[in-house]
Amino acid sequence: MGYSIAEKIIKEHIVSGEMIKGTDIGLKIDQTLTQDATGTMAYLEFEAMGVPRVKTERSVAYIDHNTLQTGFENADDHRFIQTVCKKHGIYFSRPGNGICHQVHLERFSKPGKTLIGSDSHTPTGGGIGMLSIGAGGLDVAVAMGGGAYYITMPNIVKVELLGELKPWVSAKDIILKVLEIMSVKGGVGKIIEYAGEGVKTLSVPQRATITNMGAELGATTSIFPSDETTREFLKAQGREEDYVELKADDDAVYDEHIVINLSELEPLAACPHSPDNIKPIAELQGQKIDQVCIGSCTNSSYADLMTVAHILKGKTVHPDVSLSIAPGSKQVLTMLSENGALADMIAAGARILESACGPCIGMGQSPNSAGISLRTFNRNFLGRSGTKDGQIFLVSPETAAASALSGVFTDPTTLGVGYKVEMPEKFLINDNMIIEPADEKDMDSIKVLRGPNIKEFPASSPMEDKISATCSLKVEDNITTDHIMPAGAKILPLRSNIPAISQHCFTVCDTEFPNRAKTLGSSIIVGGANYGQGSSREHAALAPLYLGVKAVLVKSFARIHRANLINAGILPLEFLSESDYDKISLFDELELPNVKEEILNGDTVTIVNKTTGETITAKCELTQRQKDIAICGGLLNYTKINS
Ligand code: MIC
Ligand code: SF4
Repeated sequence: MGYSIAEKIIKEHIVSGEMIKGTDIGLKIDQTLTQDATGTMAYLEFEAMGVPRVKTERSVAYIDHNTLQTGFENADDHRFIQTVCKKHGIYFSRPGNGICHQVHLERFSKPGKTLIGSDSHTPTGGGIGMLSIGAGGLDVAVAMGGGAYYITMPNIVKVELLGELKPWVSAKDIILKVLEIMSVKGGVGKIIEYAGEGVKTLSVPQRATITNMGAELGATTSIFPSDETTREFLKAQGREEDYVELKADDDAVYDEHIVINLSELEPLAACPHSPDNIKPIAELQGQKIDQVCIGSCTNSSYADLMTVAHILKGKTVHPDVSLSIAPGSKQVLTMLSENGALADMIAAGARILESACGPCIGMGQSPNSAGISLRTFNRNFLGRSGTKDGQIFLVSPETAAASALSGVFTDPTTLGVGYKVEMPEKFLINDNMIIEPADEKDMDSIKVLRGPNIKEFPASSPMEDKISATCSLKVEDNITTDHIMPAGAKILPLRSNIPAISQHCFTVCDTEFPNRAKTLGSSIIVGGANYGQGSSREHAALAPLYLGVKAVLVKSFARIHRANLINAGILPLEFLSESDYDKISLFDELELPNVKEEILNGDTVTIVNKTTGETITAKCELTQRQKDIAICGGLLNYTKINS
């Protein structure tokens, strides 16, 4: 039996377990990346592990999220990360150099290698044939220290692309189609592998748009073959030597097979408030809009922005629309400025933002009251834009630019003759914003600079024999990490201060939660299906930990968040029978009388609802390693004990 691309990379990197679907495997990690909003925690954790130098082939820290410096906090955090990097062997991408995933694709990604990143959109690297997975900061810290990264051996889904996109239809429309087919839960426990004749028609950045937003499927990752197009891209980035060919064996076996005919696709939008709420633009055509934002790690490549500039050239943004554009990297921005495309955007009235995440994470550009905002981003969760009533639609750069001019939803296929950007033979390469780490012999002389906002992460204690806790919150299905630990300009600067940020935990759903949980002392959160979808932020586990949450009991979990809970020492419990969800209410007194023994010896936990007198059973399916982590009270304690 042959292997798929993902299986080939896994086979080369497996250091524990066997490639049996559904079982735990440990992978050797070649590269890591962090961004600043998760990075401070990851580096505090790395320091706590006491490993002097990173043991990966390449580790890079990016500053791209917290770039709106309204106080000392973000700038202090940047300095902390910069000095940690210098000391411990990590490359540092300075603010202004661009969004982590875009820059990593351009400058460091390698087909056939493994990458984990403390950001859920790390699968962007799948566009170049790299096995790239989003993880919590602590997992990244462990990988930097040379430890393996553990995942459940996923099922492999083959998405076969046939034909070729019609003019003005975009890679974004392909992934929106996949989201329509599979939903935001459809990728959990799976790797999405692209194949078929249509692959050849897509450039590396287009492929990266698709693998990037595969995060919204809940997938472990997504991956494309590495072929002649990949070689050309690497050559144009001055890195042809990093090329290796990667393709699936003809007799590879897949768990699912989806076929998409590219020539039949039309421009699509993900409507509020979920990336899988898909409608054709033609159906929305003519509706008035208020704002357009172009950028983010999904759609801010050179080709994307050249297309936008072409559409805007010689025209003016509609008077009722605010258009902002954030090019994905310094490389993209410099090339646009040198070839005149930037001038075309500015002349049309675009508000040019720095190369960073910006509005995608609510760092500015929040829409007006109940404003309709078209964004080329990947997430439109409630409140993420910075306003609760903003109506966010996720669209392609083509749809975004056409609509910015007309002031209404506009199907770009109505623009007439198509436009195809030629990929440059040579990208403009200037790595002067990437700081190399100091030599190992000099590391002792480097002082790590810490600002007053940097607080220790919360301590967790080893598991007790029994847990007595009150239900401090009950929430519904599809709770995102943006509900659990909101981002945005006000809250993000507190990412290195768990006591302070925990005051915002779940406030999107219930403003009383932080104080209530603190007062209760020891509590349990109850939730629905796909709990914790979205971001990799481990703050969505660390803040509840700080507030005294001992377990989270839900219908089902999203992958990264479940791993983060285990790493933090919080028990992830799932209802054995979904109807048991109705048997617990807010403030019910719960007892897990035998929890430690049950975890050690099996995969269910008994929960007695002392308020109603009922007893229910919850699943807690942990591997032996996860059980050991849970008993120690989290991965950091476990790593200290075992190293
Ligand atoms: C996001 O897109 O939600 C983020 C912000 O990039 C997060 C990371 C974070 O919360 O810092 C992610 O995707 O993991
Ligand atoms: Fe940044 Fe948005 Fe990409 Fe997250 S999704 S890394 S916030 S650009």
